[in-house]
Amino acid sequence: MRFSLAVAALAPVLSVYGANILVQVGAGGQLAFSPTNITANVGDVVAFQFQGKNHSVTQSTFADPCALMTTPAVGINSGFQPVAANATELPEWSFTVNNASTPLWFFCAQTNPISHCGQGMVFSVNANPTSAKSFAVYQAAAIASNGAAAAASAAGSVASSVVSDAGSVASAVGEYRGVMLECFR
Ligand SMILES: *[C@@H]1O[C@H](CO)[C@@H](O)[C@H](O)[C@H]1NC(C)=O
Ligand SMILES: *[C@@H]1O[C@H](CO)[C@@H](O)[C@H](O)[C@H]1NC(C)=O
Ligand SMILES: *[C@@H]1O[C@H](CO)[C@@H](O)[C@H](O)[C@H]1NC(C)=O
Ligand SMILES: *[C@@H]1O[C@H](CO)[C@@H](O)[C@H](O)[C@H]1NC(C)=O
Ligand SMILES: [Cu+2]
Repeated sequence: MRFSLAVAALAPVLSVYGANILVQVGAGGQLAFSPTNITANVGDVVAFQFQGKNHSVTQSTFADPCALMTTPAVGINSGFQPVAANATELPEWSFTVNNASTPLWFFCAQTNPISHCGQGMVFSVNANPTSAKSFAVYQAAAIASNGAAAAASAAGSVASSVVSDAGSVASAVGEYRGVMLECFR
């Protein structure tokens, strides 16, 4: 996967250049991704627009919904993206799907004051709704775990990337920020 971080003006919702799937993060103050699950083709850019609070898009495994994936590679991670109540620009982060046969699992790693993952704030790409590894099963496992145990390690991992991501946001207002990194998948 390629992924990038950008900041967009508030007004245009679909504002990541080249993006063809937009996911709203925390729209309406809800602890939710919207849509919750998508199907995507190879080459599709999945762009996340952070609409409030202080959320993240953090990759997990299916088996451990509220923890940053560590194998077979460290998961991709937007880091926390705080949005002030009076913000006039919203942070965006995106990645490009490079294998449509591999489901991708994501959660919000925020645990303050409660685990967003434990509230069901999870997201999937190309999960098969009729398989044992469906989005519904993944979300139910996240809620059942209440974000426990695993959340601590995820928060620790995310915290280290917040620093650089926040810096990127601050210095990239209103323009596309070309933070393009290869994901080892
Ligand atoms: C966002 O959340 C993280 C994790 O809880 C926290 O470390 C950070 O200080 C928060 N940022 C803001 C601006 O509230
Ligand atoms: C948002 O509010 C904070 C706290 O009141 C203030 O420091 C900041 O300048 C405001 N930002 C904008 C863009 O109005
Ligand atoms: C895509 O993912 C599938 C399922 O995980 C895997 O079998 C296949 O080798 C992957 N293809 C590439 C090109 O990595
Ligand atoms: C997956 O997303 C679709 C489209 O937004 C939605 O209709 C469906 O209910 C979602 N599946 C689950 C299990 O939430
Ligand atoms: Cu969240």
